[in-house]
Amino acid sequence: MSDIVPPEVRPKPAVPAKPPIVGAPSPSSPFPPQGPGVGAGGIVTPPQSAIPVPIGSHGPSHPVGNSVGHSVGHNVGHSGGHAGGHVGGHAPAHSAGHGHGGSHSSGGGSTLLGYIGIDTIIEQMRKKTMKTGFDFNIMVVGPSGLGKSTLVNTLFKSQVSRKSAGWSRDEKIPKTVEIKSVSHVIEEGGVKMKLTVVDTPGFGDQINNDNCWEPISKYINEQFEKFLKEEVNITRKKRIPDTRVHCCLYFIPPTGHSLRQLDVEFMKRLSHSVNIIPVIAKSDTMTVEERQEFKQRVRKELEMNGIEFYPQKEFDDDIEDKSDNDKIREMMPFAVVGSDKEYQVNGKRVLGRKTPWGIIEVENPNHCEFAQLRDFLIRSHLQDLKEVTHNIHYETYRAKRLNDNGGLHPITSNDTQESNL
Ligand SMILES: Nc1nc2c(ncn2[C@@H]2O[C@H](COP(=O)(O)OP(=O)(O)OP(=O)(O)O)[C@@H](O)[C@H]2O)c(=O)[nH]1
Ligand SMILES: [Mg+2]
Repeated sequence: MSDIVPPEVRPKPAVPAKPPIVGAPSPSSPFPPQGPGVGAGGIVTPPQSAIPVPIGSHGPSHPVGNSVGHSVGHNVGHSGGHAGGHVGGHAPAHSAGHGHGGSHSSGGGSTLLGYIGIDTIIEQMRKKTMKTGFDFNIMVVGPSGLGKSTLVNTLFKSQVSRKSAGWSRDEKIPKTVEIKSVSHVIEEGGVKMKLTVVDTPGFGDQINNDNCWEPISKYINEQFEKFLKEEVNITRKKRIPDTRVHCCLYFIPPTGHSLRQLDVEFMKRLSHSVNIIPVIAKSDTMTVEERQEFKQRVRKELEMNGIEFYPQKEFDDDIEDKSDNDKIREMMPFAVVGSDKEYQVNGKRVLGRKTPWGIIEVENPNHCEFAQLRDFLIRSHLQDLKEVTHNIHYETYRAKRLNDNGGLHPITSNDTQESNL
């Protein structure tokens, strides 16, 4: 069952799409579009069985939303392409549908050999992802009462945390008093995502807030440790369940003033072990000007304090990546509004907050930046969040842990295994 809005009612992604990771032809490719087997040296007809099959009706062909999909995806059946393209299946999705993807390379270098079918790897990966699904784990952190639990529910429009906990729809979200993770399998376009939301109690309302980051930090490290233990087992699971936190939404109070020392301290400490995404909470409490000013100030303070939030500049892969991520960094922190209540606006059901002066629609980009945040998290950077977690944060933990060698045997560098990125 899908708790995510069907694609046809989705707004266009509001953030620039991240470039495809695996050799998908770029919109600005110098190669003209070619049919399968038309190489530079003449017509090379591939064996029928080797021609990449366009994605079927559920093929996740535009993983990062319409902006990329439309520019490169014209040969693909659009009706099918849209269906599953938004969640997961990032790279595979994209190029799999392009019959001409491989002919670029055969035109460039393998005229003599004819079509080999290297590009079918994308389709093979897509099929595997469809079968196995993937894990995605989000944590919400921040001072008490800022709408963390509400935003999580808004984000997936699925009442994820409540449904699984057996809460009724109209029940008020209770104060979170302990770290609680709730998992839910969401399926869309044939792709299964096991979403785990880790809700954390608010902090900062104690008289002494020293070390209030410790329980969070401990939780994050425990998940790394679990993964590491599975990895160093003599008989390892083919696919290790991934409970590592892929991103941590840090809620900044909408004070309009500066960041508080507590916020700075918290983000500074956590940014070395998790992808921090700062958001301005309850942004409906600010005017448009206040919001813009506050965003600017927060960005400046984050920089001044050396807080590395996601997407971290140092991990931009190339110039294209940098330029896309720069645009996102300039928009951050997203000023969000959360709600899990639906209202009728212009004949449509929308998630919103009812106030005496009207309904704040959480998915309307003119009202707040929730849509940008969701597009960024799910439609354009989900795979990257997982990769940075695995390659940077987990790797740092793993190296340190094995250096300290607390009873674990070191893993050699060629000790590889299937990763569930
Ligand atoms: N104005 C406004 N109120 C909100 C927003 N999001 C949530 N709220 C309200 O704020 C209150 C607290 O929301 P929660 O989601 O429980 O906040 P929390 O951060 O999880 O709180 P703790 O678990 O105590 O840390 C509720 O009354 C929500 O309806 C928002 O975007 N704007
Ligand atoms: Mg809560």
